[in-house]
Amino acid sequence: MTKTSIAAVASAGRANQRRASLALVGMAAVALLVLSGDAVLAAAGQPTTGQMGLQDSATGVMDSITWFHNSWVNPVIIAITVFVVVLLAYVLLRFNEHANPTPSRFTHHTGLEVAWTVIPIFILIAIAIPSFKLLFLEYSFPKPDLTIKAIGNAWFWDYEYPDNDKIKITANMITDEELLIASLGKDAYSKKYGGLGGTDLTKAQYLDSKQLWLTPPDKYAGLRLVRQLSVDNEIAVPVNKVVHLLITSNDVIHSWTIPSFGSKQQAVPGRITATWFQPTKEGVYYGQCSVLCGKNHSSMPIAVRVVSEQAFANWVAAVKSRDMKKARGILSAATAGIEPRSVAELTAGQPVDVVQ
Ligand SMILES: [Cu+2]
Repeated sequence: MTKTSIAAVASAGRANQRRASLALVGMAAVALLVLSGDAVLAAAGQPTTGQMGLQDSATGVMDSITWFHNSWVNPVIIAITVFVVVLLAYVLLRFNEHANPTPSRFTHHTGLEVAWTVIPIFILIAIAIPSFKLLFLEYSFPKPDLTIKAIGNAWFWDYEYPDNDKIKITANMITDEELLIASLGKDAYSKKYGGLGGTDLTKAQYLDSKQLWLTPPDKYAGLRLVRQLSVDNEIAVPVNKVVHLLITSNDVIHSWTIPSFGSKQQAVPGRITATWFQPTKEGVYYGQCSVLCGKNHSSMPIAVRVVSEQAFANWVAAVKSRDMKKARGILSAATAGIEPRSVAELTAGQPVDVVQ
């Protein structure tokens, strides 16, 4: 090798070192961002644009999950990551062939080997204890005040309230098409969109229904609709009551999930699974089917409205008489003022324009 080519290799090596150091610093910065993001960006009941952490909690179980994630496991993970990054950076800078031309030749260090075996054991135990406590909390069902049965279907949810006059509800996701039909009437809708198909139809429906999501037609008057999350018939539960939710499925495996409740349970055909929650804050809480169940998996969201006991009783009576518009009105009035209402907030949850 000539002198020049040796110099070139050495300089390339130094450039690589600089790049590696920069990458390490970048990784540490990302880890810190994730930590701080948890504390700042979160919302109750539904995801928000730019959200990084968990959705705000509405139950004791979710409080525990949030603590476990934000204040225990994540800091431990970040501390380990930072420790490894610093160690790696130290090794790169201190023991490269320029800084340390004659390396030592030792291969074993008993103290070090004991340390890197025993310390991780203690870290795992420190994670396992609160983790098992949380698991027991999730699966120790307190005495129920109310039991609801949820049945997954491809692709909607049925609900039954055996304790409340055996009322039954079917919850379908509200679509662009449904809002247009509710606004124009069936005949006018077919006239306007009957000739369209495929992506032309989807695009026309999407663009024409945009305003209807903000100012819904009479059928959903007063409700704040969230595209891809709102359903035609929400279920309601009274605030501060222990709810047992028995879950099953009519066809394939689905999963009933409300992040703010810390509830996620599979809906398995032929079996009954269960989850429980005791929501402490009135409001509307959204979730989505969380097991890939087929073509319209994304179109079977879950919406639960937590209301006062009186509003719940009124809602049960309205559902029993099959007056679903009145039932929707009761739920909307019961949480009026709790939901965010400004246009900015309303549009924050809307999708970006992908079909312009
Ligand atoms: Cu699904």
